[in-house]
Amino acid sequence: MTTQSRKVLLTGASGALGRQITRHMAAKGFQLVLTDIAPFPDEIPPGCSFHKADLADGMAILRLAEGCGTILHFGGCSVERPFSEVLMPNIAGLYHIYEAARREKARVIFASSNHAIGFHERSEKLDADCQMLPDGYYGLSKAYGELMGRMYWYKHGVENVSIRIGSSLPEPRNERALSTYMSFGDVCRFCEAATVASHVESYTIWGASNNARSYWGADDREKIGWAPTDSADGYAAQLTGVKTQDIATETYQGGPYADIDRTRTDIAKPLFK
Ligand code: 15L
Repeated sequence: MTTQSRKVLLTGASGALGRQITRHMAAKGFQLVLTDIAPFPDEIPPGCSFHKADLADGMAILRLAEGCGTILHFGGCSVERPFSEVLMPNIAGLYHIYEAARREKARVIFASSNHAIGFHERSEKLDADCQMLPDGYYGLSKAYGELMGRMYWYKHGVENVSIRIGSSLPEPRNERALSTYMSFGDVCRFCEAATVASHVESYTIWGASNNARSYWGADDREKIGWAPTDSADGYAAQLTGVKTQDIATETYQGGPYADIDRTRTDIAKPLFK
């Protein structure tokens, strides 16, 4: 069986994005193995199953991945937290996911985040191969996940696509989101395209809708035949000027995450241009 015709393991299934992806992928006929540490709040689609599991439990992840051709990895800590809380789900958890993928010869689709590059300034237009510049422990775990994908591709041939998601919400809420917004529909269509793509190596793609004010440029999207179809542009009139009073939040692409636990009082000189 090909990667595309085998079962799909979805971690983080009970989260905001996981629930959307579940609905979309099930409607497209994929047989899903759903997992999360929290109970699944919706009806489980026909032909799918849900299994409560902790990403820190490597044996559980290996068992769940059995027979799967794709792992959509949307689980783990999804906001900035102290290092001790990020460590097991996001660092050890990624290792468990990649080891399971290696054993099953499965493809990994990894929900990375703009916080892997969050200390780049908003005035910069970045390509996906830009310098990583995480804005906290959460962003650092996403940078680690992207690099883990690189390493597993070169060392073990594990196919992977990291999507560096901006702000995926029901709708954009502030001026920054006019640049970073990614609609739920675009996330779901991305997951489908990355799952069915016939050839994947180790790719990085910006996770944003088709926003005129995007901070982000070239990436690997054409290689999987995906392009966003939604846009934040229709919110520009109502959100332009909706800012915070905080200088770091307004300077950096990572927005408020750049300010969490920050002890510097000045703005750092840009390291990369
Ligand atoms: C993320 O990575 C978070 O998961 C989400 O809660 C938002 O904060 C988002 O980034 C963002 O940067 O807007």
